[in-house]
Amino acid sequence: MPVPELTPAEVSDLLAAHPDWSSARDGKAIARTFRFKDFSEAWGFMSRVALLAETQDHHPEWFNVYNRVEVTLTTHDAGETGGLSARDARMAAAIDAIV
Ligand code: H2B
Repeated sequence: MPVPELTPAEVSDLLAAHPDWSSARDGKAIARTFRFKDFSEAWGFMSRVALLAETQDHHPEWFNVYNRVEVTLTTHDAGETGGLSARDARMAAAIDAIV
């Protein structure tokens, strides 16, 4: 089921509203790196995000090494090969609210 991609203006608004996130993958994604005290804190964060992802049916791409978690948000069902949608904006807001 295709999902509408954000317009360039909507992407600008998204990045302005969430300044800790950066454009990634030629504008098809946004990314943010989180650093925690240790692995336990990082894993706790990932567990909370996992529950959000299930609630929103929207799942992050991420990479974890010890206390660092790199999160990329994109919508696989948007555009030809993935892009940004309102689902990414909602997930970024939800993640920002729990850190
Ligand atoms: N997560 C992300 N990041 N993009 C999607 O397009 C997506 C998803 N689609 N989680 C959902 C699941 C879809 O596959 C199910 C069938 O709703």
